[in-house]
Amino acid sequence: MNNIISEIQKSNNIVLLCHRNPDGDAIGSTLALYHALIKLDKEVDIIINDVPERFTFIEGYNQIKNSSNKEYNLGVILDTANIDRVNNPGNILENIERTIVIDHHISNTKYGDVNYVDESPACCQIIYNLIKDMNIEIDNQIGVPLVTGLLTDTGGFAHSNVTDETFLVAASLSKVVNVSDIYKKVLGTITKSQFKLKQKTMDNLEFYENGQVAFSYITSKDIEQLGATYDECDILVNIGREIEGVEISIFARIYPEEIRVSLRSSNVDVCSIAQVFGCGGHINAAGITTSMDFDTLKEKIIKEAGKKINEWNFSSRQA
Ligand SMILES: [Mn+2]
Repeated sequence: MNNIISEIQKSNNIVLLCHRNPDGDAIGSTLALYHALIKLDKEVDIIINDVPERFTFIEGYNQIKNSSNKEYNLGVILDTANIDRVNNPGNILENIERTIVIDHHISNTKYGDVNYVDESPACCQIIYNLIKDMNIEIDNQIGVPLVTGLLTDTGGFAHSNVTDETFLVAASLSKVVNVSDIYKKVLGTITKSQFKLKQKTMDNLEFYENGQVAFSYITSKDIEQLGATYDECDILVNIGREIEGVEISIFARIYPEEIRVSLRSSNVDVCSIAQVFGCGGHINAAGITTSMDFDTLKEKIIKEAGKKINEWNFSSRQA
C-alpha cells in the first residue's frame, strides 16, 4: 500500500481505468478514488466506455470520459484481473508512463508496475483502506461510490467471502452514507424491461436432474422485442439459482453469431463445466461463449452439469 501512496504522491497527471462491462464495484472504486485524488489537488481523468446509466446517481458520474488523447504520468487500474480485460478505449494504456493495479480477483496476473491484490470481497473495500491510509477524510462524496461497490459485489453482504472487516467498513461508511437508499437503487430495483426479461426467462425455464439443474435462455430477438439492453440480462441467471433444490443454474443468451452461457452454483464447481467448452471463470460463477448450435450445446451442457451433480451428490453423501 505504501508503494501505491508514494506513486500517487509523485504523480500529477493521473488516469483511472477499470474493466470492460463495468459493474458497481468497478465504477464505485474508480469514482471513490477520483474524489479522493481531487482532494489532493491532483489532475485526474476517468476513462471508461459503456458506463451503465443506473450509476448516474453517484457524484462524478458526469466527469467520466470515454476517450482522451492526453499523456499521463500514472494510470490506476481498478478491479481488473488481466490486461485484456482493461476497458481501454483508444488504447489509452499506450499513453501512460507507469501503472498501478489494484484488484481483488485471485486470478490477477499483476500486470502493473506496482500491484496490490488481495481477496477482499470488493475492490471498494481495498480502496476504502487506501483512502484511509492516505489520511483523506471519507465523506458522503467518497462514501456513496464505496457503498455502491460493496453492495453490488457482495450481493448485499450475502456472498460467502464477506468478512467481519467488510461489515466494519460498511459500519463506518454508514455514518456518512444512507446505505438503505443505495441498496434500493442498486439491488432493490429492476427496470421494466428487466421485469419482462425475467418473465420470459421464467417461461423458458426447465428443470433437469431431479430438479437440481435449472436451464433457461433468452434470444437476441426477445431482447429487442422487449426493448431491453444486453447488460440488463446479467440478473437472469439468478432466477434458477434461487429455486429450492437447484444446485446449478444455467442461463443462455442466444445471439445470431454466438451463444453466451452463465453458470452459477453454491456447492458445485461450475468452472470445471465451463472448462469442458474451453472457457472458465470462478468455482461458483463461470461462463461459456461458443458458436455451437443451441440444441447440441444444451444437450451437452446439461449432460456435463448432470455429471458434476452426481459427483457432488456422491461426495456429500460420503461426508
Ligand atoms: Mn469487483
